[in-house]
Amino acid sequence: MKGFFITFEGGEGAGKSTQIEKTKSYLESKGRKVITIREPGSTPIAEDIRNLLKSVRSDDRMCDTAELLLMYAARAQLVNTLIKPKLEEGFDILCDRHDLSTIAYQGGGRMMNMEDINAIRNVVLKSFRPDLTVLIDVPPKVGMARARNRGELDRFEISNADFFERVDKAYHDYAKNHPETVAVVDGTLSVQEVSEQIIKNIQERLDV
Ligand code: T5A
Repeated sequence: MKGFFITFEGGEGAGKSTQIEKTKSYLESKGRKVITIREPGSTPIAEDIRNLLKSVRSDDRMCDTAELLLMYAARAQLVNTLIKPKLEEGFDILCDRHDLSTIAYQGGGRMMNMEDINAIRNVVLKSFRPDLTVLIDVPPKVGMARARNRGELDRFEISNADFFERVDKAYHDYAKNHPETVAVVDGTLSVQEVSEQIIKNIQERLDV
């Protein structure tokens, strides 16, 4: 039996990592085999690309096109060498960010041309899509305050407030247009309450 591919999305500090662990526990309690991963990253090559993408460096400025292509290079490596084979083996995969992050951050935040993004997306993913995307909805200010509390900020987190407002809007626009595959949960509630909303959506939408 093929596993479920569930992705977790949201702005900085939305609580994705926290909720992935809780969702994993729930699915395992139902006897399912679960793998948790993150994007960009989760294979040795993709983790190298992640380091390139996240590091703030003074000797060179990454241009938006390089950023977009590196995101998709990491995604191609992860989808082809890990996600697809493990789904076929029957594992459920919980992924911290996936393609919707590119639509939100590079499309919304960086204001890159969506036709160009879709063209690359088509080369890398073709029709491959998550079974369910959980969008953890947290106002950018709340999420950034949580991220700042954790200490040093990466190359994305140092972006200005307008950038994160555009990311947030792109997430909401996408969710509004794809209600059948995107479940929006209120990330300002307690960790336990957010988890309950996510599990309810999984129960209603997937055969778990
Ligand atoms: N990116 C990524 C793109 O631009 N394009 C792409 O295509 C992709 C895939 C990845 C960066 O790359 C960009 C987006 C990102 O900027 P990352 O380190 O993976 O970088 O960044 P995030 O995914 O944002 O990870 P974070 O760790 O910042 O956020 P999480 O995982 O959403 O949040 P989490 O669970 O670590 O929680 C953050 C803090 O909040 C607390 C936690 O205890 C923690 O301290 N918290 C709560 N507090 C109160 N109430 C709750 N309900 C809480 N839930 C968690």
